[in-house]
Amino acid sequence: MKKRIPRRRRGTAKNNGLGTRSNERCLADRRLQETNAKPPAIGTAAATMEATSGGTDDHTTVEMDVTREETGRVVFESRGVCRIVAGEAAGGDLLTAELSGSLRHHRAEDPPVVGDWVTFSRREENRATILEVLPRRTVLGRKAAGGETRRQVLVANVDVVFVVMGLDNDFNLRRLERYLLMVRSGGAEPVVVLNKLDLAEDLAEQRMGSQEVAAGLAVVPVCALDGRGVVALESYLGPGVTAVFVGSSGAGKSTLVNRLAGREVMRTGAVRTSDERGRHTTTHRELISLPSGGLLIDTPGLRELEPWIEGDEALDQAFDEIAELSTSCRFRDCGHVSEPGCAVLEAVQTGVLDPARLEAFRRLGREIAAQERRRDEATRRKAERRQGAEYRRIIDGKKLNRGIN
Ligand SMILES: Nc1nc2c(ncn2[C@@H]2O[C@H](COP(=O)(O)OP(=O)(O)OP(=O)(O)O)[C@@H](O)[C@H]2O)c(=O)[nH]1
Ligand SMILES: [Mg+2]
Ligand SMILES: [Zn+2]
Repeated sequence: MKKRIPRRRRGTAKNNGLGTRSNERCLADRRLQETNAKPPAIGTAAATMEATSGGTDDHTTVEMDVTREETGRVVFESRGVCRIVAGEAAGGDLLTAELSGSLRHHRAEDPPVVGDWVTFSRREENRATILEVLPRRTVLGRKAAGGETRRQVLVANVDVVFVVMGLDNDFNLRRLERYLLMVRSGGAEPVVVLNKLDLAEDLAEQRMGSQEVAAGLAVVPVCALDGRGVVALESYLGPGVTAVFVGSSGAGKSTLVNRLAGREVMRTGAVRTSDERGRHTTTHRELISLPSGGLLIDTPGLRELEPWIEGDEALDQAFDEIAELSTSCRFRDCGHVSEPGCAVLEAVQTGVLDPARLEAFRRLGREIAAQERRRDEATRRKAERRQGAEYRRIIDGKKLNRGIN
């Protein structure tokens, strides 16, 4: 069948409630909870196509258009394999999806991730082709691992990010700082989760340190093993809220997910006794729907974490006490290194500000600046390559014309 079939545009997707952001959340999440609902008649759709393929043009177009383009959400992604939950009103079935050729080409460096809303078309039963990734409301991204100068989005459209840190050997305020910076620059709300209460050596001190770094964010101590404090996390997970767990391997993300889900949905793994580090038990990202109506994404512990930040806003937010102090510095562009009248240095001297905080602020500031320079450089090289190709085309064109004349 070679007839051209009009594609349903995104406008149609809007009509089914996914176009607006506020609607997006409740509808989509309600749909995800419908995973147990009766799957739509995929077989019927295929049968319809077949039955009408020999019919009139109009008939074919109308019948096929109904099943042409649907909306869904990516709930699983591992090494290029995606699973989506169909978001059409009658749907909710789980489909294994691959990218359309054009998407694979255009979004090679920014493929769909868990939490993404996508449009797709069905192929055979339980299989789909993703056609388009809808605009993301929030992202969680880091600088791609290795030497590349680009952002790698880890998950999309999350409302809350639980940054999990163990109160055992995992406890590290400088790492927490980086995580919070990464979350803040993506638009979601970070919540600090201090896990392994049972192993805390100095809870009061660790809590205070975290609160300083969290600069106004919630800090929730919990014990995933016995469930202490976990109810405080539940309060963030109302119907329609998507939350994600991040943190180092072995911090207890999957154990927390299992506790909140009330059953074992994720495998967990003991930390190594030698250095108390995790074994990278979770290797994929997966979205799990909770009985409460909330949605949780478990993620693998990240080995390399260089936050991806655009603009300085996230840095100022993450270090808001420094941003606040610097409004009293004598110079507006004070670097807080040795300038006279520097309110930040004065705060360090009088013991109001932890020197480690200032050091972290400076280090991250330098990293961001270096990242921006590399990004500008990459953009410049890309533009040069494009221009070079353009010149070659013009020169080749001239040669060709000369040949013809
Ligand atoms: N003592 C104690 N152990 C815990 C607690 N929470 C989790 N654990 C243990 O820590 C180990 C690692 O837990 P996981 O949930 O697999 O850690 P993860 O963060 O998912 O790790 P990755 O999947 O590797 O990123 C397991 O042996 C858990 O039983 C806790 O509150 N207290
Ligand atoms: Mg895990
Ligand atoms: Zn200053």
